[in-house]
Formats: sequence, structure tokens, C-alpha cells
Amino acid sequence: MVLHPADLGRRFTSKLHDERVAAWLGTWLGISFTVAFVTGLMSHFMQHPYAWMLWPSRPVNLYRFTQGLHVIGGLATIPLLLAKLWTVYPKLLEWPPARSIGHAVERGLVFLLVAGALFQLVTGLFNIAYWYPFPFFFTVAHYWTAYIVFGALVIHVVNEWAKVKRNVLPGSVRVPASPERRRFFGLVALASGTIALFTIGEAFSPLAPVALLAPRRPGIGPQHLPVNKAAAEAGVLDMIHDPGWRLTVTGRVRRSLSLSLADLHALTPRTVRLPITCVEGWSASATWTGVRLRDVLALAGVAPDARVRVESMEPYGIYRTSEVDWPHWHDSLTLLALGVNGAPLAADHGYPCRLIAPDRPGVLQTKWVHRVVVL
Ligand SMILES: Nc1nc2c(c(=O)[nH]1)N[C@H]1C(S)=C(S)[C@@H](COP(=O)(O)O)O[C@H]1N2
Ligand SMILES: [Mo]
Repeated sequence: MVLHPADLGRRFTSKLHDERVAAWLGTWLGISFTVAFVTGLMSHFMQHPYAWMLWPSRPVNLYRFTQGLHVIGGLATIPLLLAKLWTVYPKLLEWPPARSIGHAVERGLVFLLVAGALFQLVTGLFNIAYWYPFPFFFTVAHYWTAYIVFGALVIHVVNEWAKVKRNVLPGSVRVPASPERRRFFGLVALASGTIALFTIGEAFSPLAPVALLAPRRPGIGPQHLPVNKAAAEAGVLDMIHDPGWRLTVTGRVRRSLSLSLADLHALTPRTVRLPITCVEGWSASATWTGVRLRDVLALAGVAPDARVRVESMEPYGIYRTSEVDWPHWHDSLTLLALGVNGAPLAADHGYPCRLIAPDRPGVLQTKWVHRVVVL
């Protein structure tokens, strides 16, 4: 079906297809996608830092906050995006599709923005639901698409700025909202709010009982802690109970170490309260006991600015090792944990030994550790 501009106005009579509604929804979407972009980049560069990047180890819950915002905010954005697309879809039927080359480029960019935004939200949703119907690797696709979406967003905001000024910014024309418009905004807010309410408990434990839409909930799992990657899945079940297990410390050290579990228990025990914060948005605090990583590195005689790699017994998998920069390993809260919530680590939480450090993505909290290499 093809419509001429004059017909468009007659056919789409709803006041919700107007510029003001689109401008308001667009403003909220712009804010939300900017927050997602910034928090997403933080998460990416904490996991894949350039050599010059040093992330702080405090505040302890910083990553928990930014990643909760990224995932839960992203989910709450879904109704907002759908509402905006519904508001502006009559434009799809505009004829001619482009009035000039400039207009064609502009529309191409909007198409890229819409496709990219939908892609980010849908694949993000599938990822936290552990459903991978797509043939590409999620994190790589999500990362690169983010630049495309954000670039297209910036250009779109520049192109549409006059409409934002006319309808949203202070000093814009005041027109009383029609009941229809008020209902529509109310519905969108209700949908976003409902999604947020029923997922926020995955990161904010007082609301854990109503985290009905969350894939993981604080408090639920072995030792009252959710699990990501169980010992059986990681293929470590027959290694972790080996009495010959040793924690070795090698690389650029003055003394190499080989410590049994008893040796580790003989070091000064420490107890810390720290969260596991998965990139998928859920997080849960626990009480960890073990030895400070810095105490073990001091025994080995390690340079104060060294970078260390913690290695798991897990034979394959991209999360079998992680690197720890000096701000994190000097932190008194960073432990090679041997126990959690009052008992030795459960197999699924990394028995016999795992890393736990403040302000750090869960993927870097390596489980089933058996080697520390000083780089
Ligand atoms: N060796 C190893 N350690 C790992 C992982 C893994 O796949 N292999 N997964 C990580 C991820 S993604 C998270 S969120 C945390 C979860 O820790 P938990 O299962 O004890 O809650 O462990 C991390 N440690
Ligand atoms: Mo994770």
C-alpha cells in the first residue's frame, strides 16, 4: 500500500502518531540508549582493557550498579522502543520514499538505527535468557553493533533537534495533553515499570522475592548463591577433589610457590562481603573466607605493579582465566577464596579455590583456580 502525504493525515487520525509524542519517546530512548552505551563500554573495557587502562577496585558495588543499569534499563527500554516505532510507522508509507539524496541518506540512517536498536534489545534479551538461536557470538556482535547504533543515534538527534526543542525542552510550546496521549504514555510507563519491578530484584536483593522475570535470583542456588557455569559443565568434577591439588604461583616471581590446601589454610584467614556480579545483570552478595591474593603474591616476591593471570583447572572455555591488575590485587578485599557463606566452596562455586575481588565483572571471578602466573 502506498499513500500520498495528504492521504497519510486522513488515514492515521490518531493523535498518537504526532510529532510531540514521537519527540518525547525519542528523548527517553536517546537517554536510555546513551546510558546503555556508556555502561556497556565500561563492562567491555573492564573485561578487555587496553594496556593503559587501569580500573579502580572501589567502590565495591560500582560494577554491580552500572551493569544492573545496563541490563535492567535495557529490558525496560523494550516497550519504549516499540511505542516509538508504532508512533512513527506511518512514515514508512510516505511517498515518494525520498525527496532528495539528503533525505534518502537520512532515512537510511533511521533504518540502521531502528534495525540496530531492535537487534541490541532482542539479542540482549535472548542472551540473558540463555537462548542462542543466532549463529554469531553474542558479545562480539553486541559490542560492534553498539557503535553503529550510537553513531546513528547521534546523527538522528542532530537531525531531529528542532523537534525536541519544539516539544520537549524547557520553553517549548505548552499544549495540554489529550486524554488519549496521557493514556498512551501511562501505558508505556506501566509496561517499562512492570519489567523493571519484576527484574530489579536480580541485583537488588530486597526485591529478590518479586524478581519473577529474572533468570537468576540472589539467595537461590547452592550456599544461597546463584551459579553460572556448574562444575560438571566445566568438566572439572574429577580434578577438584584430587588430593594432589596445589596452587602454584609462577612467572616473574622471586620464589615459585606450590601450596596445598592445608598450606593455604595456614595463612592468615580473611573474611569479606562481596558480590558476584554477572554481566547478565544479576548479582548477589556473599560472605567469602580465604587468603588475600596480595599475601600470597608477597610470599612469592612479586613487583608491586605486576599484572597477574589467574588460571582455572577448567580445560576449555573463554572464562577459564582472568587477569588481575595491581589496583585489584593490592586491594585488601581481593581473596583467593576457600569458603563461602560459612562452609567450604561448593563444587559449583569453585572448590577448592576461586578468585573474588571487588568491583569486577563475574566473568573475571575465576573458579577452580590452580595457578597464578605473574606477567
Ligand atoms: N573457570 C571459570 N570460572 C568462572 C566462570 C567459568 O565459566 N569458568 N564463569 C564466571 C561467571 S560468568 C560468573 S557470573 C561467576 C559466577 O560465579 P558463581 O557460579 O559462583 O556464582 O563465575 C565466573 N567464574
Ligand atoms: Mo557471568
